[in-house]
Amino acid sequence: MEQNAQLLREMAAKAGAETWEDRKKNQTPQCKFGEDGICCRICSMGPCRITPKASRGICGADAHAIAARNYVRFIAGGTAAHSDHGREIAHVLHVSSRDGNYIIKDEQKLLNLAREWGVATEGRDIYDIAHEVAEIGLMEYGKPFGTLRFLERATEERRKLWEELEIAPRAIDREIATVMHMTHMGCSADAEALVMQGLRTGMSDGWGGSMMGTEFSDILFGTPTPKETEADLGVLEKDMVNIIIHGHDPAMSEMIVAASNQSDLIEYAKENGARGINIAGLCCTGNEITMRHGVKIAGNFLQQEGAILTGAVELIVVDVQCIFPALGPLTKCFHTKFITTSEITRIPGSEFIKFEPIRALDQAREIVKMAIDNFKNRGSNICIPQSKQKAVVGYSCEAIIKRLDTVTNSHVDDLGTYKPLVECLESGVLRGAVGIVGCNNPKVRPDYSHIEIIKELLRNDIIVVATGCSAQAAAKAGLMQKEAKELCGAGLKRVCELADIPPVLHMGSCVDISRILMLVTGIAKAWNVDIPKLPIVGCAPEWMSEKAVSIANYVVATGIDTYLGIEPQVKGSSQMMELITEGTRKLVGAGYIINTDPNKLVASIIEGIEAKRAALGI
Ligand code: BF8
Ligand code: SF4
Repeated sequence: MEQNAQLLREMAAKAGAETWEDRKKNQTPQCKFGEDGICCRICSMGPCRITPKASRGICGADAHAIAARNYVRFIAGGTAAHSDHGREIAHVLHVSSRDGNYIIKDEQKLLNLAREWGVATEGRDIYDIAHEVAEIGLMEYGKPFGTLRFLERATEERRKLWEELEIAPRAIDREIATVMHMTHMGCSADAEALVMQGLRTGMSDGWGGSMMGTEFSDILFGTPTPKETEADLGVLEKDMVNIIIHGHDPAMSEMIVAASNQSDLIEYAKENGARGINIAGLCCTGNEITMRHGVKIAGNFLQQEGAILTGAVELIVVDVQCIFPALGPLTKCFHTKFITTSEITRIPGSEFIKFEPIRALDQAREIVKMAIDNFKNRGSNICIPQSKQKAVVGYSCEAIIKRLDTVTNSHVDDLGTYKPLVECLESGVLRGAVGIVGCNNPKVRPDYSHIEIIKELLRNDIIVVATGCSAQAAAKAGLMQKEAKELCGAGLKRVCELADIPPVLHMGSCVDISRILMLVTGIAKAWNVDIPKLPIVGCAPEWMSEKAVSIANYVVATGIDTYLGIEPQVKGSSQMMELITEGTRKLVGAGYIINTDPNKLVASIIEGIEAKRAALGI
């Protein structure tokens, strides 16, 4: 890892390119007011900062009001990003057709959702059903009355609690607008009220926009099943046309993958002196595509510049979110073409090809052809790090249940449930389960916290599910191969052998944390134990984005303790620190546990899980 970084630093120096490491140095020390969340620029009487001599802004807002308002705006940003992604996929579903670019790949999942939403299915064309389901999904964003449909999927205990606390989310866009309104100058200054709206907004992401993103993607592109792949920069091929797909929305990249498999384009690549076309993914677009096609993983968030620095990438095509604007100038230092495809993500130094679902395959072919044409322009200075690891990916809830079915020695009526998993947890063969999620953050060494925490959990017989950049960190470290069972305690090792799974299960992209919500809900129902009592927690060791805080809020509201390795920017308010750790726990049964030392963080996770086991008397 460090060796790779060194190689790439040398490449950057040779090419005269700058990287996040250089920019991080220039940004140090970072602004203390921003770090503590006590700088307000919500109106132009400001900016106002809270200092020992100024305990209030000009309007009278104190540190608690300012930190709380900044915090919930952060959540609104994340909810907007995830949910708008879900909305885009709903629009693609809405234009799906039997003879079009986008077809229905998982009819059963569509029919299940149609029934769940009361859409008639009998004797109807599957595409009519798809379009009606898409429309209902789109209405979830702006419906004037009622709460979100997917809340029906939650446990009865959660649904009742959310109603009582008045945090059951209404239309998705409304919750985001409510945050912007509440935090407008002269509205809410009460930190607790703002935190509650933060929970409700996060819920409109997890139990709304993100869940739609996952469901509709599965319907259109197929529900993931286990498949083998490889991860890390070593997946780039010296003698092939390398195309990187990066971002989050899988609609465009699905077509890029389809185009790259077409024989005329492969032939064209060969005519141009390459051995073929090699697609590799970064960030969550990479996760979506590897989950469904086994496409190789080039890396995670802080590796996006590294991929370009190899000098071996003909073209990088991006959709939305987590894309460094730095890719503009960086790609100019190499022959790499940089293509943006969404009006949401316009970046100087890129070529913009606006994604149009009805002619997406033609556009994808055009993009793949551009990459092939660019192969001859590759410089002589190529440096592809050798490192890569094998991984098994593709663990949707459906895939997990299927694996569990093969190990259950109980009777037929147990088929298709999480019962075997519950039995393992109850008997103590597995001590608990942890969802490790989230980003890289230059505040800590990339991937280090993810990996240290995961390894310690495995040693302690705690099974791990992972999404996002965390999943990619695990894959790069070889923790998603079945051989990783050797790193586990005896109980977890046995479970891996019986179920033929790796000890860390890749559950997808960050919107796919909705899969983890359904997994935990399924376990709670099968066990008949309320979610906060389960020996199951979440952890984001290296989080950085607004989306991560939105996620943390719906995870907490769902009753799952969330361990953070990076501090939320609210330290300047003692009230906010209390609210996000203990305050929410009194209300929804879960909260944040924060520690920037990964060894201490994982120790507290294990302690938390054991405490939950003790309380259950198991
Ligand atoms: O949505 S984990 S750096 S890539 S925000 Fe971004 Fe964070 Fe990675 Fe996926 Ni999620
Ligand atoms: Fe200052 Fe209040 Fe305006 Fe914020 S809203 S900038 S604290 S005057």
